[in-house]
Amino acid sequence: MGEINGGRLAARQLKASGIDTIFTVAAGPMVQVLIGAVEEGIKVVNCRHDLSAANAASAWGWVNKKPGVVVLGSGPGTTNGVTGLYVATDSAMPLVVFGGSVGTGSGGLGAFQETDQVRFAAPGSKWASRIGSIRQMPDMIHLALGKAISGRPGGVYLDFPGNIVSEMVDEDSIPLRTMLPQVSVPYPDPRAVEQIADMLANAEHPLVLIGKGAAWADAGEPLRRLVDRGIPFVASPMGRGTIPDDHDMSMAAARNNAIRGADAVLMVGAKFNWMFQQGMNLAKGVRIAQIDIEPEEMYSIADVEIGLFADCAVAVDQIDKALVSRTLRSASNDWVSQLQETVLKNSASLEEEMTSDSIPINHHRLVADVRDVVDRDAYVVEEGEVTMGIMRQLMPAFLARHRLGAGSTGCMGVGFPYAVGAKLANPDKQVVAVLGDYAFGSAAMEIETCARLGINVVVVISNNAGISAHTMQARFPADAPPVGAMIPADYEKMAEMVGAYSERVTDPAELQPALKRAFAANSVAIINVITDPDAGKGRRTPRTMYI
Ligand SMILES: Cc1ncc(C[n+]2csc(CCOP(=O)(O)OP(=O)(O)O)c2C)c(N)n1
Ligand SMILES: [Mg+2]
Repeated sequence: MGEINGGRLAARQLKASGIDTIFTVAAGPMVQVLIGAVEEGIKVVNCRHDLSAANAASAWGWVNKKPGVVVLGSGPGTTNGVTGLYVATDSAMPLVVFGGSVGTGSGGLGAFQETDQVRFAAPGSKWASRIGSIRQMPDMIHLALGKAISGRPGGVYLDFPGNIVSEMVDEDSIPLRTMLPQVSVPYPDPRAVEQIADMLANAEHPLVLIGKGAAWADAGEPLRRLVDRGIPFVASPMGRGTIPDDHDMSMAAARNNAIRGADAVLMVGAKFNWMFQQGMNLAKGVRIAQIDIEPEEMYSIADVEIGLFADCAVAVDQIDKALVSRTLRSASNDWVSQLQETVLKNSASLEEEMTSDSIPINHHRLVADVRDVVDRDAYVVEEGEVTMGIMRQLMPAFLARHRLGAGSTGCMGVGFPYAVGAKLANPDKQVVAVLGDYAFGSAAMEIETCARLGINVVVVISNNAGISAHTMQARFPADAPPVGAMIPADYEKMAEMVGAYSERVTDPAELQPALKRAFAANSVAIINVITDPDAGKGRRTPRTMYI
C-alpha cells in the first residue's frame, strides 16, 4: 500500500465525481493538486489570469451541466477568483473554487500570502467552507460539488490549507465518495398548474418570459409546445435559444411592446431583475405567475400572484397539458399579429445598417455578417456595451445554453474565458466570441492559453476604439485627455506572437471571407474588425444597450 499526498487525493475525488477538466493558474500550495490531476488523467487548463480561469470554469460547467472547477493559489490568486464566484452565483452558473491557503494554525503570524480567504469568498458564494483535516477531504469535495450544481446553481468556495494538501496518507485509508445522488426534480403543485392555465387562457395578452433557469432545466421542448398554442415569448440574454429565436412566437424584436402590452405574464426561470426592468415596465394590473426552482425568486419588485416552485421543464409540460381542455381567449384577438407586425417593422428598420458598406464598419453589419456565417449549433459569446447590445438585437440563438454573455452582473472580461470554457466542453462545435475592444483586452492573454492547448475559438473584436465606442469619451469635456477612448490597436498582432491565425478587417466586403478563413484556420483566431467609434452616439444611453 503506497502513500499519496492530499493533492493527489483531491484529484482522485474529482475524478470519482466525474470531473475530467479543471482550470487553474498554477500556484502554491495547490501544485500537488494539479500534479495529482495530471497523474489521474484530468485535463488541466492553465489560464493567464485567475479570474479568467474561474470564468472559463463557470462556462464549462454551464454548458456541460456539471460543476466547473478552478484551482487557485493562496492570497491574491484566490481573491482574484472572488469576482468569478460573484458572477457565477448571480448568473446561476455552477462554479467551484478550490483555494489553496496558508496551513492551519498559522493565524495572522505573517506567513506568505496569508489572508482569510473564506471570508473574502463568502458573500459571492452559495457556500464557503474550509477543509479541516485530510480525512474530510473527499466528503468536503463531494459537498462542494453538490452545493454548486443543486437547486439554483452558483459559486462555491472550498479552502485547502497547504499543510493538508501536502500531508501524506496511505492511499487506501480514506474512502472516496463514488455515489452521485440522483436527485429528483421538484414536481409542481397541481393546483398552481391549474391556476396558471386559467390565467393564460383568460388573458387577452398573454406573454411567456424565458430565463436561463429554463435553459438550465432543458425546458425547450415543453416550452415550444406551450408557445405553439399562440402565446408570444421573450427570452433573457442567456435564456435565448431555449426556444429557437426564429420561432414565430419569438418577440425579441418587439420586446418592449410585448412586455408593456401583456396582461398576463408567465415568467419561467428568470428573475425580475434589471434585465426585465425589475418588472417596472409591465402594464398596471398585469397578472404574474412565476416558475422557479428557488422559491425566494418570487419575491421582487414585481407583484407575483402565483409562484410555482418546481422544475421549469416539468411545470411547463403540465401547464401545457392543462391547456389542452381550455381555449385561449387571445386566439381570437390580434395580440400576436400586432406583435409580429412590430417585429417585422423593427427588423426592417435595421436592414440599412445591416447591409451598410460604410467604413469604419457599422456594428450592425459586423453582427449580421457573423450571424450569416456561423453554424446554427455554434456557441456564441457576446460582450462589450454597444457591441453586446447589437449582438442581442441581431444575433439569434437556436439551442439552450449556447449563448453566453456578460450576464446579470454585466461583468467585462468574461467573454474570452467563456469561449474557452464552451470550446473545451464541446470541442467539435464552432465557438465564436464577439467582443468589444475593451472587453477583449481585459482577458486578452487567453490567446496564449488557446494557442498552447489547441482551443480553437474564433474571437471577433469590434474595435471601435473605446469604452462604449466613443460615447464614454464624449461625456468628458472636448479637450479632456483620452479616458474612455482607446487606440484602435493592432490586436491581430497578439495572434502573431503565439503563432495563431489573425486578420485585421477594415473593409466590410472582407468580413465574411475573413470569418470563414478564421473558422477554417485550425487554430485560435482573432479577427480585428475596425468598427465605427461614433456608433450609439446620441441614440440611447449606454446602459440600456445591454438589453
Ligand atoms: C468588470 C467590469 N469593469 C467595468 C465595467 C464597466 N464597463 C461597462 S461596458 C465597458 C466596456 C465597453 O467597451 P467595449 O468592450 O470596447 O465595448 P463597446 O461598447 O465599445 O462595443 C466597461 C468598462 C464593467 N461592466 N465590468
Ligand atoms: Mg469598444
